[in-house]
Amino acid sequence: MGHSGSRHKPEARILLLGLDNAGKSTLLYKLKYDENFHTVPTIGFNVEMIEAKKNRDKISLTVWDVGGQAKMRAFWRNFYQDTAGIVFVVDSSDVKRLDEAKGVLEQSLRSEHLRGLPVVVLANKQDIVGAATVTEITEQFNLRKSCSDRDWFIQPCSALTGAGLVDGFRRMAHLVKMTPDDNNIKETVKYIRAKSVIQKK
Ligand code: G3D
Repeated sequence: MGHSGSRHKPEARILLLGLDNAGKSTLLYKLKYDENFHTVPTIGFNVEMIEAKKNRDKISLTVWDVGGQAKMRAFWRNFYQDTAGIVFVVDSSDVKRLDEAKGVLEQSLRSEHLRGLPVVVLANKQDIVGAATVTEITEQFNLRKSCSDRDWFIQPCSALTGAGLVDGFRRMAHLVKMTPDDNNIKETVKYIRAKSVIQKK
């Protein structure tokens, strides 16, 4: 994925969802330092901006992990409203929690703001022996049915090694529909700061 100069590229906001311990923070950290991605630093937010190609154009994907932040909950709706795609991270090695993860994904997909948006399921922790395969997760999550009204893809990956991450986000770049780029990351950060919802870490 790309290199510097992301300022004026169209931006698509990607919501990073998944149970606790699925690997969301590790993944964001990996995006930040993986040589395959160019990211733009942000302060105090669980968000990374990466460059990707959509057809022949360069676009920016801002990947937001809003999951764990209690102070953000009142603002989830705002995030949902402006979201272009969902990346749902699954701990494939935690077979006991797959049903719980399935429930959280289905609940998110029921949100009217996320209706019809593309989903990339990241079957994370594939480096762990005994992890559920994409075929097993596809079946257990019944993805063909729960995502029948949208584009979806399931990508095996390891946030620890980085394997599969580039492919997963390329796929997302391919699936997102771009909206006008007036609602960019800076405006959102400014808005949240103005509302004093988030304090710097
Ligand atoms: P979360 O942000 O979704 O809650 P984290 O999850 O990113 O904090 O990850 C939870 C734990 O899983 C961490 O271990 C992290 O290192 C591990 N992890 C994340 N992705 C992978 C992966 O692809 N493979 C392996 N083997 N481990 C992974 P700790 O021990 O720090 O709690």
